[in-house]
Amino acid sequence: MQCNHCCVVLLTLGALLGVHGATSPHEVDLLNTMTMKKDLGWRSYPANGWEEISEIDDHNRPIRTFQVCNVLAPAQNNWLLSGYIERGSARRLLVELKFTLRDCASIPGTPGTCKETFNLYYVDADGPDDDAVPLPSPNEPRFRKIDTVAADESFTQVDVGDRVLKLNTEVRDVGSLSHPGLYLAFQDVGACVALVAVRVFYKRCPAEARGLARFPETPSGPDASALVGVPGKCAPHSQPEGPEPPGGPRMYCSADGEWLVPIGKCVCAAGYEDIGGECRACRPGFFKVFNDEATCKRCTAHSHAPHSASARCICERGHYRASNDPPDVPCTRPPSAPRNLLSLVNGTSVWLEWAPPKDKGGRVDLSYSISCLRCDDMSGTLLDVQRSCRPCGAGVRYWPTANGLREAAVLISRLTAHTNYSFKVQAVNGVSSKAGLQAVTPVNITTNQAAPSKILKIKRELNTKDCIVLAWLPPLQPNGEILEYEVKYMEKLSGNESVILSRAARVAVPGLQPGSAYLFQVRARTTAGSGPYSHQVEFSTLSASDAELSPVSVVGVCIAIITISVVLFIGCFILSRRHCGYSKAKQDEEKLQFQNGQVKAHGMKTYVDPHTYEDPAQAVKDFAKEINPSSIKIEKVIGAGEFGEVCSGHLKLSRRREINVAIKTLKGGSTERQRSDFLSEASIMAQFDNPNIIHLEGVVTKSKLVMIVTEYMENGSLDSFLRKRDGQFTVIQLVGMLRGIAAGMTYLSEMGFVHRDLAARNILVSSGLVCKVSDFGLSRVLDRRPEAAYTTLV
Ligand code: ACK
Repeated sequence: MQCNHCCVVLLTLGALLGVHGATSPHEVDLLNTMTMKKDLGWRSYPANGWEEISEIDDHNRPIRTFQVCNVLAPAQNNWLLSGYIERGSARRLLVELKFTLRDCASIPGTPGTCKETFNLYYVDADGPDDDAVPLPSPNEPRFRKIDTVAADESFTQVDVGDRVLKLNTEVRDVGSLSHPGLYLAFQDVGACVALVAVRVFYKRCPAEARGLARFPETPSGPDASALVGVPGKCAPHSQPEGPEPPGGPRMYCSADGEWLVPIGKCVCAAGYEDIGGECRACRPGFFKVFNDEATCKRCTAHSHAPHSASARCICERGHYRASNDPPDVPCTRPPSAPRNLLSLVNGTSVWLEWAPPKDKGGRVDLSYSISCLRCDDMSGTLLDVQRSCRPCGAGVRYWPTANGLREAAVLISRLTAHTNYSFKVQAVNGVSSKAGLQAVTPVNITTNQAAPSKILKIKRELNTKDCIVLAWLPPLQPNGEILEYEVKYMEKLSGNESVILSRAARVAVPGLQPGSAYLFQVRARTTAGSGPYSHQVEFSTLSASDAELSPVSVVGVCIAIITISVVLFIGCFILSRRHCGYSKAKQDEEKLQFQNGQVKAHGMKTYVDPHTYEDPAQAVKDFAKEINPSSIKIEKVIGAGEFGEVCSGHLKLSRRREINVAIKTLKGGSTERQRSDFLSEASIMAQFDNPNIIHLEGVVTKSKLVMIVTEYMENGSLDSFLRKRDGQFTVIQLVGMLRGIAAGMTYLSEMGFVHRDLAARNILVSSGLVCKVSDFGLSRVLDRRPEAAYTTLV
């Protein structure tokens, strides 16, 4: 039965609803029967099944309707086959159907064969070749069923005359498409249906710009749950930010055509800045280093950018960036030379101190480097001096360090005594290595005498039940000829202490208790004094029973060493006795004794009080050197002493060597007592040999003018020196001076000597700021009585 009233109704519906393809930006139509102007070319099987009724509406728009309504005939199998639909890049298509469907109950007299559904199929195709499509049949495997479509509750109600018609809209999706195109097929099995509009479309995420990242239009994924990951492309002169994600910015396109989950972004490249979503070149004079910086910055100090799009600014002449400087910091220069370099020589050490350079070069990483040259000749031309210099070598120690010094001071030690050195202090910063010539501040110094350094290694060569043979290496810094070694040893149990002297770096210690432990310490002595004691080492004698087993040769070697040492020492001792002429009392006090052929002395070498001499003139003869007055040249009077004037002058030591000296004179008409008291200071001074005690050169007693000649101290007495230069010393220099005085006093106390008049006026200061104790006119031998007391004058 053809349902003619249906046709009227459907036309009316089309006109009323105006269902023309107004799609969203997220949808792309591949087919829309409401907008296609040309003939659709759809085919019906059999010919009396689906029929097309096309009209043009009031707005000249086509309304194409396909209808079938063979509800009264049984076994209906009517097919409507669409034209070829090109899929393009879409993997999933949506089919939107707008249709009306009469319910069977509304058709009077319809048999039970009346249906209220129709079926939707599709056929994959590789191109628009209608002949390649098989005849529609549910048994044909190429016809793949999409769904059975029924009218649902959500239809639109339209009043048509005396009846209400319902317009259904149903959407079905066809996913995971792989062929280039497809055909749609509608199967009617006995319903009264009118297809008002068929639209085939796919969802897409429209092209989008997120910041500087551009995302292309992207069809949604192959199924309703798929997300399509899309890499973004960075705008010109921009690049992906950071290392993540590896492919740069990324977004996901959902099945609904919405962009989701943005990851990463693009940033303007170095030399470009982001202005309104575009990367524009930095102007000349401006730069942008990093990709993540927003805007170009003006060039930093001492740099310029002559071109646009500069990633960094070029340093001006004479200015640099250190290799680890970031490119956006100002350019800097090397520092100027250190200022006010001061040196303070103390024995074989020198303390250098300076003020920081005036110009630090605009940096904060200032440090200092010290270079050391040892020079033979400091008197000739600069070239002569330079020629005579050579690097100091590895033995010299720098505290805290020679390079990379942060403080403006360094202590240089382990220099050789009586040697010229030239030091250069260079201020260094991070760009010093980039600039050629460096500004340095030089200083020349001459070390003075110093005691030998510590003995480091002592070993036991042999031991018997009553003798231990020790040997050691000479000190690393002898600082002069070693006169003797002093071996101090103590029986561990009793604490009894003794001292043995030895000329060689080996000694046999006899007369020990069998099976006993002894602690040994050794120190060296030169004319500059004794060095520090070594660390204590412990060795034991053999027990009586062990000794019986020990070879005779051990004893033999012991005796041999003792014999050699004794021969050497006796020689010295006799010489020194001849020279010294000790008083009997003093000899007793020294308790020098020969034991088993060894010279053994208890305690330190002590000072001999000239007042204990029956004839004090003999003491002067014994201790002080007589100088020929013709070798002395008096230049000027520098002060007044207790017994006469004090002058400065020169002393000729040899044909080539002349030194500055101070000369104390005894005024004419002095009594014999005054003469003796005047010269007693020389007898005392002559016994001392220490860098912090004023050194006696000698005396003139055989001429009319009696003189005491000492080393010359350029800066005079400490009290006047401090007053003159008040506030000009650093704490370090003052501490250095104090240390010298303390060292001198320690030496005197070790000699068993009390000065009794230690005061700043009795300390003399050298040109190198070395302080030396002087004025021994009032000095006395240490009274060993415990109740002894001394008063000093201020
Ligand atoms: O303070 P001054 O310049 O240093 O004045 C006194 C003055 O002589 C009387 O003692 C100076 N004087 C003493 N001994 C020496 C010396 N060895 N070298 C330089 N000046 C000395 C002292």
